[in-house]
Amino acid sequence: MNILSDVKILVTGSNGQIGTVLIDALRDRYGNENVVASDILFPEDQNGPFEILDITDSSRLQEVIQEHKITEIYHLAALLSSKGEKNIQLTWDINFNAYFQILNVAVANNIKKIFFPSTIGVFGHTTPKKDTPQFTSFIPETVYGISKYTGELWNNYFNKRYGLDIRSLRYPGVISYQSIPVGGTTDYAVEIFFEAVKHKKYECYLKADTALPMIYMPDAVKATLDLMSAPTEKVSSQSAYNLSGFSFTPAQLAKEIQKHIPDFQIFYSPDHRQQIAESWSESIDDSRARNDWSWSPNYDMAKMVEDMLANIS
Ligand code: AKB
Repeated sequence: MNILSDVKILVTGSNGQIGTVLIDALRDRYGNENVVASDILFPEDQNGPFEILDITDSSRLQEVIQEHKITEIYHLAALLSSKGEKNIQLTWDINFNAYFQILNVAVANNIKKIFFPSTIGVFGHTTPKKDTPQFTSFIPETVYGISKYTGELWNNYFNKRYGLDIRSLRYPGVISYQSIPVGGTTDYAVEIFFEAVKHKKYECYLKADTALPMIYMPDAVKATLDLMSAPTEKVSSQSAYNLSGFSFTPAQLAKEIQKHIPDFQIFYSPDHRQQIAESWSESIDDSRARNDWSWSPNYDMAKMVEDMLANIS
């Protein structure tokens, strides 16, 4: 596809759960040649430019930005909540130190806009659990949450000090069929579908009544593209926006799957991820995103389950 565009995008961590889908959406919008994917390994297939990029290597980052005349960065590379606890130094280096370098390289190279994925992991036990507001108490319990909340604070700083246009969403658990996420606490909400279709049973690592906010991938991509293309005057938060599609517990999700696969069974065997999940919100108030740039999800839980099963089957 050959679309005339002034925008040249670099996506870091493009092989991950969100990257694999977002890359296609960005290429549809801006043209294949205008979206440079990057990660530490070559992906199986790719219909546009791809660069090997370890985001802790800032000189390589600078090289890629200059070579492709990059104007916007979508910085998706990160270690998630559960995996992050296994190596806190590496998680801090990837999730925060590398991001800080990106911000500095962005200023030095006149980058116009940055997308930074934040997370519900920035919330902690002191945060109100239900309808968590945009501005609230932030004492995250994981290195993932600490690194992402620090990123949010720096977003605000770089915007005020250097005028860098940074846009960010606090993603809830993202559900998709294109790939299985690795290292998160909300991963069960994807794994369950593959196990339901293949084996008609699933052993869940969270307790039956653990409610968490979630979103279906098409809505997560829509929110990302809408926020990134919103006129500046509509963006009142340069640190991060609350975002949500719906909330459910493992038991509620299993019940919805049973409407399609009646003999599906779920078992519960909570592990260390239970503690992480309990420190997060059960539901999110995303009214600021709704008011500022007209955010509204297309999928509720029932519609998401139907679509997931249709695609996986
Ligand atoms: C995780 O579970 O770590 C992520 C997240 C909610 O940010 N999916």
